[in-house]
Order: sequence, then C-alpha cells, then structure tokens
Amino acid sequence: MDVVALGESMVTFLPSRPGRLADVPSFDRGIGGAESNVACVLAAAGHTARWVGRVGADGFGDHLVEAIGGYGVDVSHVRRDPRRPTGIYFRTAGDRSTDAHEVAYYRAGSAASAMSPAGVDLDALRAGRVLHLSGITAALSSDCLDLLRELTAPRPGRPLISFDVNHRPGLWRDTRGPEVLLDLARGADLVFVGEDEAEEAWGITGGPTRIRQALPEPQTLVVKQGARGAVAFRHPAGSRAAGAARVGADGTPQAPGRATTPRPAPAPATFEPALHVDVVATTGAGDAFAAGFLSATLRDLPVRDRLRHGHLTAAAALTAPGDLAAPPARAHADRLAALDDTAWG
Ligand code: KDG
Repeated sequence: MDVVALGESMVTFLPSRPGRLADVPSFDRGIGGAESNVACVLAAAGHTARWVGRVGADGFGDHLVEAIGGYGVDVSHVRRDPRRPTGIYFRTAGDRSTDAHEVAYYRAGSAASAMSPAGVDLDALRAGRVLHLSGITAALSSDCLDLLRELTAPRPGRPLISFDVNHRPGLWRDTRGPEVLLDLARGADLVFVGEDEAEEAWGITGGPTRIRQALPEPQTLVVKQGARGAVAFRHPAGSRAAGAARVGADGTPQAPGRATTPRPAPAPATFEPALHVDVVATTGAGDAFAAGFLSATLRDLPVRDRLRHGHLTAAAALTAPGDLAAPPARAHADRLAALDDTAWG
C-alpha cells in the first residue's frame, strides 16, 4: 500500500447557482473530506491508497463508501456506526475575486467524531509507505485528537507521516487549536501549511522562512502561497531520515525535537511558482496539491518536481466545481513538470 489516509469524509452539497446560502434554492451532491480527497487523487494517479474513516449506517455513508471506493481507494477498513450519522456540509460558490464562500457543517456528533485509538485498526493505518493526516481530525473530538497523537508519536518503523495543518477555526470547541496543530505538525515528517493559515493560526508573519523557524522538525515543510506558488524546505537526505528521525540508535522513541543526531544546518528552500488558471472553486485544491506532492515523493522525484506535480494536480482541482478532479495522466504530468523554467516562470 502506498498511502493510507485517515479522516472524516462528508457528503457535500454544492450550490446550483451563486449567492448567499440563504438564497441558493438547490444543491448538487458531491463528496468531500480533505484526507479521502487525497486518497482519491492518489488512486486516480495510479497509486495504491486506502481511506480509513467512520460513517453512519445510513444512505450518505453508503454513498461515501461507494463513491470513494469507485476511485479505486481501499475502503475495507471504514467502520459503520449504527448510532451516529454521517457528516454532511453545504457550501456556496466562492466569489471569484475574493474566494469568500459560506460553509455550513452538519457534523457535530457524527460517526467520524467517534474515531479513537481503540476504535480503529491501527495496523491498517500503519500499513502504507505514507500515512496522511490532517488537523481537521484533531478538531472533531478529544478521542480523535488522541488518535492523531497516537499516530504521530515516535515509533520504530512508522510510515512517513504526512500532515496537512488544515486549520478550521469553526470546528474547534476551545482555543487550543493552534497550539495542538503546531504540536502535531512537529511530530510529522512532511507538513503542508498555507502562509495565510500560519498567520491566522500562529500569528507568524514574515513569510516561509519564519514559518520554518517555528517548525524546524519535519524533514520536509511545504509552505503554500496561494496563486503565487509554494516553497519546500527539506533537510538534506540522511540528516533526518523520514519516519526514523525521532527514534534513537537503540530503537528507543525520542521526544519530538530531541533527535539523536545534531540538528542539521538550515534546510535549503525551493520555490516553484503555481500555474495561472481560471479558478472555478478553490475547495479541494490544497488536497490535490498534497496528493501531487505525495505522488512525486513516492516516486522519489526531486523537490522541484514534487512541487510542480503539486501545482499541476491543484490546477486540475481549481478548474472543477467540486472537491475532486481527475489529475493529469502521469506521463503527461511528467512532461509538463520537465518543462524549463521559462514555461513555469
Ligand atoms: O479540503 C476540502 C475540505 O475542506 C472539504 O472537503 C471539507 O474536509 C472538509 C472539511 O472538514 O473542511
């Protein structure tokens, strides 16, 4: 298995026309959920992917399992909860210039919010080369947060932990969100965060370098700068081996930030500009970016190409109305990623 993704998936209701939530008369059904979006895009890109989650024993749960499974994602470890419903959410079309849109979640007390370390198959979660997680799960319940802590804890032979910060202020029931997210990110190997998100959550201004200063631990940190592009910081290979970084020479787990090797010199930064596209909807673009970056990571491509594959996959999502869009075929994406800097400038 290449990638396992854990998280809440929801049936999504997309507006039939622009306007305020109060005015939109009807909605089209889609599927959403940041982590299963990543799994779907990776499966569509030819990787083996599993989504682990929990949905109600209801029609929306059936739909999610069927639709996500239809992308070729392994859904055999999704649990059905007879007592709690599947989460759903509605959103409006974003304003083209500001991307301001309304989101209404109906997910409090959902089946997914009951995920916990005891209620999931931890071996199934750790069975991939990469385990993809996001900060959304941390906000769902204290049991869900415990599960993320368990999965990001130092452990010999753990998969590469990919963590998308995905700060959703509206989901947190208390003020601990930013601190919890920073702590979880510090335990991951690969972290995705938006520059604006880092400012909103952690008050970090001054750009990607300042964000790296606050988050020096992950082997790879990707700071997304919206339509401008993205910057990746990566410790040189070997200085901080993915997945093994916080495990001592004797196999003893070490606390995050106390690696046995001396902290390496500041990681070099690689910037790659994004593609300019006519944006239809931004929802799902961050997930698509992560999927493209992860796909190239699984193929051991250079950092520049990881960023370019992220941008190519994000461009596909940005030009589609729902959360999900088919990524470009691998051979096509490879040709585009190999174009010289003038094409990407
Ligand atoms: O990235 C897209 C997600 O935001 C969307 O699918 C809904 O997972 C979601 C969430 O919790 O916001």
